[in-house]
Amino acid sequence: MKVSEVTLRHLKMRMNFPFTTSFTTMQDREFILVEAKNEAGLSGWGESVAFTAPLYNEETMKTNWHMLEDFIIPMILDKHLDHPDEVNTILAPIRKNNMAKSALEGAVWDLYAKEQQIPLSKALGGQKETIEVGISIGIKESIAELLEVIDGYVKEGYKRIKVKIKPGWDVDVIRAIREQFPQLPLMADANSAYRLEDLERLKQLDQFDLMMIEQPLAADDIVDHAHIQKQLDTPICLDESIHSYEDARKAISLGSCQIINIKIGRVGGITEAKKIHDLCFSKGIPVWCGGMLESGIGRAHNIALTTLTNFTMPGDTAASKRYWEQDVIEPVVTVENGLIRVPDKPGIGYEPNIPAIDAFTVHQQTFRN
Ligand code: OSB
Ligand code: MG
Repeated sequence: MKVSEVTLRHLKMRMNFPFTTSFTTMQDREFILVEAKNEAGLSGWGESVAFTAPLYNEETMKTNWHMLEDFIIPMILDKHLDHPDEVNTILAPIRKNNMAKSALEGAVWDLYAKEQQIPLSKALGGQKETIEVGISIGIKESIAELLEVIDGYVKEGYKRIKVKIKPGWDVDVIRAIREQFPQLPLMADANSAYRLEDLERLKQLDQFDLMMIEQPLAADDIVDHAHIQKQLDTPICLDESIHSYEDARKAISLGSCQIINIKIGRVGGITEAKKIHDLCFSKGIPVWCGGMLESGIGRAHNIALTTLTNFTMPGDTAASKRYWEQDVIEPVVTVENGLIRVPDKPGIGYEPNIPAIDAFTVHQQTFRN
């Protein structure tokens, strides 16, 4: 296969709700869609999940555009590829910038699966016809408001609830949730809001039977996480700290976590995500697919990845309507009883909705040799 033309589109969309984590509040979502065309005019689609500001990781929408335009696209254009896995190898000399790499790599995977006329899930070796999903809920103004929001999503059937925590919005919040929902599959995501000195506070969460605590310590740490995992009964799940297969290998061997959240963008693409999945499977570490408030294009990639066998825990891939009044794919992603039906059409299995994409595009540029 060969990519002979790439179009980047800068989109601005507004979410249905403000989403608050320990590090910021987001409602306006800017991102890049990548369309990679082969010589026959067939298109594959990818999404850069980097945010506007470098608060989750160091990348931004603009740094991704720069990396794609000046380095990544020139390295892939008109290269003969036998398989999408080769993109990972070709881009390896570029340090980090994983979300930028992943955006183009995802488009190449979609294009490959469309050329083969198979669903992306099958191209990855996935077997599931449906995937189980949970939902991630931001920090709210009050516990009462949070309980009401949780109640709504439990009634919609989501398979597990994740809430965001930070020092001061943690023990009392989780206690209140547990009182109202004693059996609920529940987890908490700190997005790096705690320090080693907070160990006693984190230990208080052990009494609430959480499935896991996600990324309590620094975004670049795996050593201190190993230290606190030894003192906690609740499994630690790493998100921000895992950028690659090598990071996952080190975290597992140090005992820094018992579960890994795999985000395609954070690890530099589907090929790397699959490698981490396979490693975790061999080590008995369950994984689940995280979310980055994606548009339908990124959401579709997440669904395909989640069909792999070791994705045994519900991920954060909620329905399109939870985020967007108008998503950019057709049909939109729907969730019934906490399940998403995996599409059986070629590639990502959802059609890009070009009128919707055009309506949200503020700038676009096409690259070819
Ligand atoms: O830590 O998983 C995270 C959203 C933005 C940045 C980081 C995270 C999240 C979420 C939301 O938890 C996941 C989603 O609904 O897409
Ligand atoms: Mg997280």
